[in-house]
Amino acid sequence: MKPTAFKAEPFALPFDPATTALVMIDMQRDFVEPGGFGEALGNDVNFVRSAIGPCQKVLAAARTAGIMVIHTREGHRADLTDCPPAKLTRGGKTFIGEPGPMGRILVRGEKGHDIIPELYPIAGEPVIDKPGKGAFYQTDLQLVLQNGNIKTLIVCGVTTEVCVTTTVREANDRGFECIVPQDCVGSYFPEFQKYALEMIKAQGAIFGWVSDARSIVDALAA
Ligand code: C5J
Repeated sequence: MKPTAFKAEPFALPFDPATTALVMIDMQRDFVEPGGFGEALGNDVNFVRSAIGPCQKVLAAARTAGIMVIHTREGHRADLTDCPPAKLTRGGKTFIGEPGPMGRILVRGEKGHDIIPELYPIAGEPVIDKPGKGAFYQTDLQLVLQNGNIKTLIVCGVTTEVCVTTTVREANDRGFECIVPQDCVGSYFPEFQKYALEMIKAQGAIFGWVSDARSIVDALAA
């Protein structure tokens, strides 16, 4: 495949498929299905489920193009020793580690912690388990990307203003160029979705580029 460019805002982003990876952030039951962490916090998961279909299209295009595909999962050890006390009791309530309809909330190995079937990893796709919001924090993501000679990241997943943009900021500081397809990311808060995306591309792509599933699929197929 030849180097080409993604149609994007604030301007097109040239990329080389050989050095481009898709990073699918936290498309876990705990965030996008009823009964998980997102809903326990009082959110309506229907707001984030709209990202599933576009993510499926980009994931399929990435697999067909043969670019690296990486998945992340937010969650904690069963004994919660990797969960900061403040995170455990945010809002004065404890949800993480509590039993729920999909097992213990945000605990590794539980049903709710797993990636949704619609976007399930296939053999050879690294899955990065992260204890924090950013996918680089206390993980080997940077090592995986460096070893793969990756320079450009297509970042999809949930939630836009939390784990997606935290990861985009971390990646930007590490020298990666990030493009976020706006219909492939989801927030429980429509206004946060709008402004989080605007922040990425403001000031001449200060953190990265914003595009959409169709443009990513077209560019990967070109
Ligand atoms: C949150 C995430 N929202 N994956 N996590 O707590 O965005």
